[in-house]
Amino acid sequence: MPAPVPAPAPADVTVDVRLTPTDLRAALRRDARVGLTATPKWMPPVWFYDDRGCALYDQITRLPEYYPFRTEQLLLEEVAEQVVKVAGSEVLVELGSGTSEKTRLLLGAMDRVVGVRGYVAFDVAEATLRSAATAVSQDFGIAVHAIVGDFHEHMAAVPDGGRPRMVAFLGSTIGNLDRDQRRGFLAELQSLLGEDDRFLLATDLVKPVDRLVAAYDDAAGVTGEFNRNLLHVLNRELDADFVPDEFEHVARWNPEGSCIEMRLRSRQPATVALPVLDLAVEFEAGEEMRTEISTKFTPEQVGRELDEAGMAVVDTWTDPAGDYLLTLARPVRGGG
Ligand code: SAH
Ligand code: AVI
Repeated sequence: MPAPVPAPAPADVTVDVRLTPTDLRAALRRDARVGLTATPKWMPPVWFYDDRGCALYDQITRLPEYYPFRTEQLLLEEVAEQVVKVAGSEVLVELGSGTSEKTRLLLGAMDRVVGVRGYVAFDVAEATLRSAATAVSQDFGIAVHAIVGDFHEHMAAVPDGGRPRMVAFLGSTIGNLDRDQRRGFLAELQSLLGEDDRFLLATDLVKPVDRLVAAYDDAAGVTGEFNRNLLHVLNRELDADFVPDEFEHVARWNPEGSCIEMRLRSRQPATVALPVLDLAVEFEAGEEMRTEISTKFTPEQVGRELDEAGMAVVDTWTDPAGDYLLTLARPVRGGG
């Protein structure tokens, strides 16, 4: 997302910008034209994450209802050393790294067990990425390579450091990809892994619907603000005239897709102008636009999707309640 002029990176931080603010604006125009003229309307979740969206996600992670972040953090506190021992990696690569908060548990464990040689952080949110990279470099005394990019398009920018790498995809962010996107993402990732590289995948597991819905429709309304942030981004970047408060936050379980769907429902009939696209978009009263899916997995499904992509499960770890799963996988040559 467009960021204020960034402060120069410290010596041990390199920043590789594969997605400039101009590229991002072009991609947003493309997505808005496709998604807002489709029936039903939809937008990809990547557009939540401008600076305000990142800050709202950070607030979500502290909400009592939002168990995934806390559960993953507690699980990593428990098993990070085991994960690192089994993986034997010296470099950590993280996709969708955000503030790199839980990453610190993996880096600390690597430091103790094998010695950490470097950290590659990859995210679309430039300002958040830059400040996380600087903080990690200073706190761990390691070189950090930050890549501003879209993991659907720029994964090949991840450097091959010549040492065994562990590519981590935390937060159950893979759940925000639909089945086809997951297929493409996992296949591309597999093709980038060397024989000694490992993939650490975090996934949220299926559980009773009331808990799932509460996690995405919190009492304080933070998730609603996060959802409506998309409209603020469209207003700012495309000069659109959405009235965000006229759109109600909806979080609903979709049993066929095994996912929570977040939607924005127009309270009234509305015509929204997007002059940059020379487009006017009509909403009927009660019309919903899908803004995110958050897939909930079974361990078998995770294993199947990895297998289809040419990866074999090396080990798995779950929390005592069985809410969350960490899977370590290795590439199987000739697979995928
Ligand atoms: N890994 C962190 C953050 C998860 S929030 C955690 O576990 O808490 C999802 C992160 O993925 C955000 O930082 C967002 O900016 C990033 N993200 C979302 N879509 C992306 C994309 N297409 N390419 C790169 N980063 C993306
Ligand atoms: C980043 N991602 C895994 C979060 C999730 O749970 O799907 C984003 C989020 N959406 C609403 N609350 C949190």
